[in-house]
Amino acid sequence: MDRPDQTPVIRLADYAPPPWRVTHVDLVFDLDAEATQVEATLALQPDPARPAAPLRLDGEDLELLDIALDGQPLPPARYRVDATGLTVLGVDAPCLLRTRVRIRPQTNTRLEGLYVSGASLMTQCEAEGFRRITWFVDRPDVSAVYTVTLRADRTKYPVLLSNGNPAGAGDLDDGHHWARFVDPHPKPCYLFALVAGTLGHLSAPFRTMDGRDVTVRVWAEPADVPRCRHALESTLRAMRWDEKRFGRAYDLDVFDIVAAQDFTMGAMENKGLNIFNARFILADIDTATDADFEAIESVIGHEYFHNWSGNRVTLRDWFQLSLKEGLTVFRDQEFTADLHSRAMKRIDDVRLLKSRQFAEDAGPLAHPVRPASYSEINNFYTATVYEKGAEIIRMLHTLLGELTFRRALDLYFARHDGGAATVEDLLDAMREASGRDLAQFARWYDQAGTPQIAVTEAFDPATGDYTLHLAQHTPATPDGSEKQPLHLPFAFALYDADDRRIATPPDTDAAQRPGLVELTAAEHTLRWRGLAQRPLPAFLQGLSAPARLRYDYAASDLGRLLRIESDALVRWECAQQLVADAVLRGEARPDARPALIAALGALLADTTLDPAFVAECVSVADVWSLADRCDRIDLDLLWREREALLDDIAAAHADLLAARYDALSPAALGGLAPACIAARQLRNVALSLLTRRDPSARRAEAQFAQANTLTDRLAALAALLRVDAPGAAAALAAFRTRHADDPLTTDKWLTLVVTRPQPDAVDAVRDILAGPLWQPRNPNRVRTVLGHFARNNPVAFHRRDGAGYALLFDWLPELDRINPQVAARQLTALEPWRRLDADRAARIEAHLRAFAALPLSRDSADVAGRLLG
Ligand code: 0A1
Ligand code: ZN
Repeated sequence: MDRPDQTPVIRLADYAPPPWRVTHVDLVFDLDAEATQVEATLALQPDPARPAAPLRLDGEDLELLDIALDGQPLPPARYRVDATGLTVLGVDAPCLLRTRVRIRPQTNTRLEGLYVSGASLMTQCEAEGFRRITWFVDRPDVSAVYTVTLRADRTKYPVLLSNGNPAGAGDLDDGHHWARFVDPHPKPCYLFALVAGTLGHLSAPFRTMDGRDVTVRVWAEPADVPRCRHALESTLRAMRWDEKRFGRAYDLDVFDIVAAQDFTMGAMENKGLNIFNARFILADIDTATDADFEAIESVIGHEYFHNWSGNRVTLRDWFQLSLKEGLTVFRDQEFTADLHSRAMKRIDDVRLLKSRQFAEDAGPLAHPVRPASYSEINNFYTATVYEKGAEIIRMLHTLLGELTFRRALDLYFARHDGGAATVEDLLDAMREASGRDLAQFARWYDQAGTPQIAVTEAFDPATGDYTLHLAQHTPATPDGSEKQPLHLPFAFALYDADDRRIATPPDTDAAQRPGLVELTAAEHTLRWRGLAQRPLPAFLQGLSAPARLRYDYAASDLGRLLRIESDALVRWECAQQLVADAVLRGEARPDARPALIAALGALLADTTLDPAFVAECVSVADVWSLADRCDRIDLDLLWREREALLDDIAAAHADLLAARYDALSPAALGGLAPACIAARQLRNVALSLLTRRDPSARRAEAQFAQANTLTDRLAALAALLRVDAPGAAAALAAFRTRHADDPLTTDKWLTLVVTRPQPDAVDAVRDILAGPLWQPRNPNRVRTVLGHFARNNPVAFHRRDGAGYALLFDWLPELDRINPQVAARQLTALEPWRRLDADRAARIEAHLRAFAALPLSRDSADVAGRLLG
């Protein structure tokens, strides 16, 4: 590999301010896919406290053409170039360094720095990609003001974009043209971006609350431009919402968003020029599902909100990553919740948190929200940093309340605008605005592992005394650190025999307000006196803290809570608990299955409920979410029991499901109104259950033929494939023909093929990997074919003969050479391997060891090493 194998570990404790800063940057690009030249003029300043520190700039894979210091060519004796950077010797005062380098976008398959996607050139610089463009002090606490000039062939690259405000453009000789941009806001180099290509756009004007006129543009390849409408409208909604809810306005004359077919992650918040994976931009009713539409709005919001939480206030160092990501995820969650259904959004977010982050925190890749060390920062764009990070912000919001929280954020933004902040800076603002002591709360950032809260109760019928004993405990994580009690807001409710909420506050040593206690010690007791009967308790409404609840509910109590609790999340959790008890503890809990079936029947029969909520409760958790509740994972048993439960639900409610399916008429379902989306959701859950009992798959066939949305077409196809219906192959072929040209819809088709829950799906994956649809340089395709196969097809990927594992490991070494970040991410699908049965674990371990012994990128070596422990 082009990076040294034994790379040093970087530690938060070793942070030191930069010895040299760049204050101004002038970049001139002569763009060409084959060979681009970059001229960089950097105004450099030494730290006055350390004037003798060497001038060291980061740089990788750069071909030096010229170098000059303060206008004078620099002789070779005055500088040194090595594999990771440039050292200029004998400077100790402010200076101007000019370098000219050649870089090769066409062969840049890592998609970091400047690369080619389709016919366009574009950049990705977070976290450390800028050093692949030019020599620079590539760290987030070095912010500079940029002027950028782009020069390129006018025919090949008619559109030229970079950060900031346009500052001139014109023609050059021999068919070239130029465009200049000035970004007045100082920024770290990870927020630099440029795009050059043949692109079309949709645009709209926006006037900010402080009266600035902004042109908002969404760019894509010309044929895709009509599919940018939803992204454009989502942007305008995000801009308005951030003004209203957080008082944050946009700060440049233009805001550009560009769709890229080749993109390693989801999207990137480059200042004024967001670059997106095309799947989070392009949408119409025929090529995007309802979930895609929602995800697009949310990712658009996320990247836009970074303009303040990330760009205006950036990070001191990469350990603080959650400072921007956790806060921005919280902001995007609130955006969706304010615009749509808050209850459904919380269920979605908690499902993701529990299935991804809780699992991560319980496995070999567990790490604190603010890691103490890393060898490759790209491996820390994780569910823990993002989703648990957002939960920490949510807890602060709960503890402080909306108004004080808002004041605290205003203080944080005002104090650190244009600067590089730390988690402590955010907590200081929260503390100052609220007057609260957050010293213990800060542990959430540095302690890995999901806390468990064990609740035990006692009721004395003679006195009516009722006690809840709450004990928190965080299980050990691979770092071996000692776990301390956390400060966490614990919401609760008690219901009396008439299903009324008991308003009396408990006696307790914990700080409290109605419906919530703040746990700080390892144990607390809540005590009520004189209750007429044992009440029914409910806990963690809205998931008030990212913790696992341990309370041994009787099935009948879960069924009752599912009816009476006011918090939708708790009701949904009751259904989840009943499913888990039925699948995992069938013998110990024989009453769980009938209680679940009765509860689902009641939900299905109640047409006053939001169909989306009913659909969420009726959708049985996937195998991995169930496995997360087990110490050892018996995959075969889990699969069998889960399937049996689904069959039972389908059998018990055949009539109700059919009635709901038929009543939610497709004629009324064509649009994107919330009612249509909710109806489709329930209808498709019902279809999936109904098709289990109908080998001819009549309804699914009809739905596939008549579908007027991609959501309905895909749901019908998935139902046909799951039961191997007679018409499944023809439907699959018809779908493929209909969408053959579009890579994103092809990914949908491939997802169905590779996740078909049959052992012979391995053959289909093998065929795809040998055919023209396999494009290992395209991250979306890799994620679709190998990622979905490994994560979402337990039956085929985890086949006992190891054929599934072999497919993944056949490709991983090559993928690692192409794009290390993508390769490393595929490995994370193996996170639970040690908890699988001995045969499977042994096969995976053998593959992992053989893989880890190869010369690997830092990314893959790090993940493989941690998986092996
Ligand atoms: N900051 C982006 C995530 C991101 C991270 C790394 C990337 O390239 C390797 C790209 C994007 C976000 O939170 O959306
Ligand atoms: Zn982000």
